[in-house]
Amino acid sequence: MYPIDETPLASDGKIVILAYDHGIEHGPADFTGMLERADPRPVFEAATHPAVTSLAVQKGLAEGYYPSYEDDVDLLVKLNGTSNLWMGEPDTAVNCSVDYANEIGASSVGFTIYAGANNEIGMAEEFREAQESAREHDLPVVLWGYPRGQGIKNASKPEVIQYAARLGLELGADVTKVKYPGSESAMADVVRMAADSKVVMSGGSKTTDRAFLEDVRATMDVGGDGVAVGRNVWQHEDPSAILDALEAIVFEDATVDTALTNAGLEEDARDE
Ligand code: FBP
Repeated sequence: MYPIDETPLASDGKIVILAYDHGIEHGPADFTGMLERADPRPVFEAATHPAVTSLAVQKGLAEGYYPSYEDDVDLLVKLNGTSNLWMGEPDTAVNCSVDYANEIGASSVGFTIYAGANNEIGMAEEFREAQESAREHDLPVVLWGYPRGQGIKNASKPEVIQYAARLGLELGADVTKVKYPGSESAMADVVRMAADSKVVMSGGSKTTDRAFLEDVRATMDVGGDGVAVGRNVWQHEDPSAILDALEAIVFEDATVDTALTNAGLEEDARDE
């Protein structure tokens, strides 16, 4: 396990990854009604907020935009990803090598494995290569732990999410990003399964500020290490305000009410 507390991926041992790989994973649908956010610049700009420990993007965005932000943003390059146009069993293509991620400025790398899919074995073998190469470069590894596919009846089941966290630990990920399993006690079990590796909560689709922050609060309360969030930040009308609130919860142990109030996120805005 890599000592990630000594890397920029964590601050004070806590992690806030801003994920912006949706253009490949979900396509234009995620920009509906907010085409201005298809321009990566405002999202790179949002990642300069002090709450954000890393910005996770694919190779093309890293190549094209990171050079203008390298002094203010810490880069996580996502090594694999597949479009939503793919209609087969969940699978994902390796789009970038660790060597190249390192060359373009990454200080950590991310990798998805769809455990339970027909090609789990192939993805796990690709992960081995990436994980060992990351070790050679001293780059922490974040696993997008998303069981899905033929072997998985219910990807949201707490036991399935616990399994994802355990896979991360045993395959050599330093951080595993998991879906919130629906309750604080289920998240506590996920954290236990990860042992000394870190667990971050995946943000999920855009919801109310309160609902999102309550899940983050619960994750932190049971020993989780932070969040890897995309849409609940970059689809937000005020990304900076929701990042203020996240900063308060993850780094300052604030309650959801305090975080919302201090971030100026009023009740009617919360319930949008
Ligand atoms: P969100 O917080 O918007 O869910 O982003 C996190 C993330 O893992 C992204 O990195 C990725 O593009 C997306 O979710 C994948 O979501 P899914 O596989 O559930 O469609």
